[in-house]
Amino acid sequence: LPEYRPAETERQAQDYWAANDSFRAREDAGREKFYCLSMFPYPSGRLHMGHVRNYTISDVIARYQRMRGKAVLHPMGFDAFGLPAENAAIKSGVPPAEWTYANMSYMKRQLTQLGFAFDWSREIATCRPEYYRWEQWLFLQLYKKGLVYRKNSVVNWDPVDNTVLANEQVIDGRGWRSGALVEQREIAQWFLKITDYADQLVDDLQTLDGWPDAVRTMQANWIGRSQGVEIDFALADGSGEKLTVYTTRPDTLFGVSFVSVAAQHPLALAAAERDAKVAAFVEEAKQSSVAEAALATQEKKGVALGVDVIHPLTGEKVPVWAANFVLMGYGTGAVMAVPAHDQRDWEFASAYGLPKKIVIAANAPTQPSPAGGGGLSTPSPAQRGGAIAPDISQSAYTEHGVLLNSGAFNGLDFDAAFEAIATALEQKSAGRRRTNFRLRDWGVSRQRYWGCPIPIIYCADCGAVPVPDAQLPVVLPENLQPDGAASPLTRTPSFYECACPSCGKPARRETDTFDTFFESSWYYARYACPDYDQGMLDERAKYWLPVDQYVGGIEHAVLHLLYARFFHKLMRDSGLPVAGNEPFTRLLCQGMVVAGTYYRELPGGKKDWINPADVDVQYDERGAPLSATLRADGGPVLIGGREKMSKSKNNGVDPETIINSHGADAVRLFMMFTSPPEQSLEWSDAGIDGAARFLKRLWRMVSEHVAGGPAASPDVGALSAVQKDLRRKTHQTIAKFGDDVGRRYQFNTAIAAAMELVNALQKFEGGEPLDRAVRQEALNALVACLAPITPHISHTLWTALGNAGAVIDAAWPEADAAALVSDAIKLVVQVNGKLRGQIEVPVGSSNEAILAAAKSEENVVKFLAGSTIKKEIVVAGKLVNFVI
Ligand code: ANZ
Ligand code: ZN
Repeated sequence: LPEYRPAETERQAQDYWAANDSFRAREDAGREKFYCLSMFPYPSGRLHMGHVRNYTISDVIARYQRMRGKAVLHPMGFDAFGLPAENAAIKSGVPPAEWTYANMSYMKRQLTQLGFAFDWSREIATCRPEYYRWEQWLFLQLYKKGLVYRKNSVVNWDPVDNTVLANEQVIDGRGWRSGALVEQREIAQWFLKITDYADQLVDDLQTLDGWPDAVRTMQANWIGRSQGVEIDFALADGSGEKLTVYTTRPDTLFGVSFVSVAAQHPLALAAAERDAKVAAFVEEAKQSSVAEAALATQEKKGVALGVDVIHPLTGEKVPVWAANFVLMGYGTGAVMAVPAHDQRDWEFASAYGLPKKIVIAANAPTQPSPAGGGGLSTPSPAQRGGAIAPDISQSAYTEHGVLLNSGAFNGLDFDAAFEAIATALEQKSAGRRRTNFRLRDWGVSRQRYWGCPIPIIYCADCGAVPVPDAQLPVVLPENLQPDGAASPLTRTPSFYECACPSCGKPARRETDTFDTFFESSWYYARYACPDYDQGMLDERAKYWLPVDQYVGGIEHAVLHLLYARFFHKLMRDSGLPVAGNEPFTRLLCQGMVVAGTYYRELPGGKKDWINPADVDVQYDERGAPLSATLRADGGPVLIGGREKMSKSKNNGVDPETIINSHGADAVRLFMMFTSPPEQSLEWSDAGIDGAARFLKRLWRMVSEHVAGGPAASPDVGALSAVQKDLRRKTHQTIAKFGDDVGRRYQFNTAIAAAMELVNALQKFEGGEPLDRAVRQEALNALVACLAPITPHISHTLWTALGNAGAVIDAAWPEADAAALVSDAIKLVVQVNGKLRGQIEVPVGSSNEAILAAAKSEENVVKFLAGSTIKKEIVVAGKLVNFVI
């Protein structure tokens, strides 16, 4: 072998894969399939280390499964619509399409350089009409099913640029370009009824046991299903009208001392007509934040409306207040206030001197159970008949408990009280059980140019008319130039002028485009059949779906993953060939890539962040940075914390630079070795150097070995103890890889085992044919096991070792169970209970043989010299102790 030059090795391997179409996925009914998917990138320009980590993980899994004999699909594409392309276009004057296509080809080249085994024949770019026409089609299917509707909704409006702004274009309440104060405006927008699927989206989370619990919890919280009761309070004015509240605590109904409504509630608005104080409150509420977090923590404020309602069970009169913590958009916009048992109500009642009625007993303090107790629990005071009132002098008592001061319901626990009170209300037609969701319907309209056109036409006579299927796709003109004002589509008559599909009169095409989450909600399915032009999906989707392993960032835990799960169910219910109820069987969320930060102080307390590549760092012996200097001038720089690589801290390391200096294999090895995939990974120059050194060593070892000519496979029966040891290590390594790479995804520990095997090989010196045979087996195993992680060097070394075929097509090595069995055991030897030596004896040795070996151990001999042994103890498999 020549000397190891990564660039050359990597190009050769990549040329081989390209020439042999090695990465093409093939549907093969006779083989088990494995669909391995990475979240596709936004074509922002070039890859960052986060991408590299993400795709290395999926590539290792995909290549491993392929060596396991599976039919593997590992596709890649680009999430190509979006605002950054428009912003870049405004800055540079180049249309978003051009910018996007240029970035895609640059990034594709980088991905190829990293050796990722993507089947590029299935590449998806979501901005191409062949792709987005099918989401237009699906949208219209859903429209026909009543799962799509149009309603007014609030947007950020820039009054100077006359355009709608995305949230990220509003900076401190002002338009990012005009600097004008942003207004809230209502405009008509399209919605998808995700709330119709809310129950399924919660329930099916239970089936996703291959997902991190944290993600499942985040989704469940986001959907926010709650079981409660709607309760009607009749207005006391005898008008026959009623005020309906939503509560999850009907058990506290007897503790109601007032009812709170949102400032926008019709009852508050009516009171504002009559009462200036109420009007002022309503006006003030318009200015304040509607963010839920703010609502929960801000000072509780309100105003009495001068209206009373009647308690449905006690018949008492209860006053109505408007309160700033009640949301109009949740439940009914009205809450029965129970100050003794709800903290917000407690604060409100305290501020306005309203009564607090205790209706839930405090739980008995739990008794520490006596040691070895038989499970008999102490009866609570309530069970004994003496319910204890909780202390509510400092805060509300919000636990569940047994009811008191609640008439016929006294003594019931939460579940029983919920049932009994809900039933009582239902019988009086004063309430009904209800499930509520925090989840809102998904507003999909965006007033942006660079997105998928919404396939609707507006006719003065016929209203909103769907574009007929035969006229799909509605193609987005790619040559328009955004300028920061309203979308250029609204100024392009050749786009929006059209005929009404139903009456033929001149009509206007919708100029809004879809939220770009629309495209990423179904791309995983389209990879199965990206070239199909007769429909959204064909039968190949049945073969490949669901995705067996999805890999991506935790930042998509809620929206993207929820929308994709929703779309899977929509496609299923539209009769499309998607298998199962869920799109992603296993989910791995990789940790962040972090790096040290370095800076110099600028006048005015600002910081000049310096890229880690431009500083020299001195470390202490434990690897913590001690001091740093700027390479350019040798002067000192300050050391900041370790943070996620980002532009703002200038601590990003460009993958391309590192690939050029160390090779793709070293980058991949570093990524997989440095930390387990879910944890954050700290970039370090020393780490990448170490990875490169290891590969060099492996190369040299193979090189020296093959210089000795061909080696046979080992005659297992004829091995010496040393040869057996090496062979055991080889097969242990294979077994460890299978477990750590194939099942547990603890790539770092597998690589550590490979490094140990390399160390063992280094010490293994023999040159006899049998030695060479054992070494050959070890090197083959190493190269094959590392192939998913460092595919290029493995490609070359595999052939150099004399194997037929390419390693990418090789079968995963099998661990030989017989080789794993150790035929020697280790025992420690003590003298008077103190450790004095260690011996190794054949399995099944007699006590006599063990004692003889122990007595002749070098160090033990010294301690026994000149004494009489009073007692000899052998603990099988563990130790020998001599008492002298
Ligand atoms: C009485 C009560 C007593 C409540 C008690 C809680 C504790 P989730 O689980 O989020 O559904 N609520 C209802 N609608 C609201 C709105 N529009 N704005 C603010 N708060 C609202 O929570 C439901 C609980 O949140 C309801 O139960 C209601 O307060 C409040 F000891 O009713 B509860
Ligand atoms: Zn018409």
